[in-house]
Amino acid sequence: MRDSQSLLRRITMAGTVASAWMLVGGPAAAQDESGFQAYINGPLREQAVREGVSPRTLDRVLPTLTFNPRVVALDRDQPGGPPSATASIPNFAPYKARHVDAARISRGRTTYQRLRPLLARVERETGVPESVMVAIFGHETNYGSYTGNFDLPRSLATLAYEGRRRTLFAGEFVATMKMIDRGVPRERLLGSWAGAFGYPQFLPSVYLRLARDGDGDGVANIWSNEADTLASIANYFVNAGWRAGQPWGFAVNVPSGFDRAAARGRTISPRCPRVFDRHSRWMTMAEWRALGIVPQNGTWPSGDMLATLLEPDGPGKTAYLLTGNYRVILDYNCSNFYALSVGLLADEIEK
Ligand SMILES: [Ca+2]
Repeated sequence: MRDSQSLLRRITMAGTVASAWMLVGGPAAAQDESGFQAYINGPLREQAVREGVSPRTLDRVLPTLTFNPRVVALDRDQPGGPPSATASIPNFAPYKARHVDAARISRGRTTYQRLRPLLARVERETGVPESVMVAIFGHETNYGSYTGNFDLPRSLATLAYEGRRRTLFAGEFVATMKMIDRGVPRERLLGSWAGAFGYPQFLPSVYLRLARDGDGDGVANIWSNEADTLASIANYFVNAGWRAGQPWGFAVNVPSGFDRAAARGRTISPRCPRVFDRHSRWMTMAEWRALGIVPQNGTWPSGDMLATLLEPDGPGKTAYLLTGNYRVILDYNCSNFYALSVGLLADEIEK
C-alpha cells in the first residue's frame, strides 16, 4: 500500500499505457497467457495450499484468471531507478497546493463533523487523533470517492507471474484467497493495479492483520463503511507505533546562517533511504530552540521530544520539525510529500 498515492495517480494514466502496450503485444501476449496459466495452476496454487487456503476457493477462483498485460505495463512504468538531477529539486509547495486544497479541506471538515462521536470514541481507544484518521481517508481515496477497479486476484497473480517482486505479490495473492476463505465476497476484491483496496487502500495482507470492525457488526468492511475504515486506519497507526499526545510535527522558520552540515543525518535507513536522507539528525526541542529554529505559530510543544528537520522547499522557505509520529505516517506511505500533506490536512480539518 505504501505506493498507493502514486498508484492512484497512475491509474488515470492506465488507458494510455495500455494502448501503447497493445501496439507491441501480439505473439508475446499468447506466450504470456500460457506461461501465466502454468504458473498459477502450479507453483502459485501449491503455495496457497501450503499456506492454508482451501482448495475449494482456489478451484473457484483460478479458472477465472487471465494474464493482465496492462498491470505489467503499469508496474514497468514505476519510478525505481537512481535519483536523477531533477528528482532532488525541492518542490513541495506545488504538491501541497494540489493535495491540501480547499476542496479536500472542506470535504475533510464535513466528514470530521459528521463522524465526530465515532471518531472521538476511536481516538479514546487508540490515541490516534480524529483529524489524522480523516486526513488519511481523504488522501488515500478522497474520502472514498475512488478506490480502484482492477480485479485484485488477477492483478496480483499477474504481478507474481511477471516476477519482478514475486515474493511480495505471490504473498498478497495468497492473502486475497484467505480473505475469500474468511467470507469476503469475490466481487469485492477490486482495487488499484498493485493490490491496494478499499477506503484506506490496504493491501490484502494488511487487511488480514490490521482491519477492524468499528461499528460492532462483527465484519471489517473497509469498502463502504466509514466506521470500520477509521477504526482500521487507527489500528494500523497503533501497530506502527503512534504515540498519543504527540504532534506529527509543525512548521518552523530556520535562521539564516543555520549550519546544515552540522545537523545532517548520520544514519542510512534500509527502508526508503531516499525519503529519510532528506531529514536532519534527531535533536530535542531544546536543542532546536538553541539553534535558532522558531515555530511559525509562535509556541513550542510541551515536553522535550525528539524531532528531525526537513526543508522540503529548500533553504529560506517553510521547514518542518517532525516527530516519531511523522514516521508512522511514512510507514503508511513512504513519501515525505505524502506524510507532510496528511499532517497539514489534519491540522486544517480540525481548525
Ligand atoms: Ca463493521
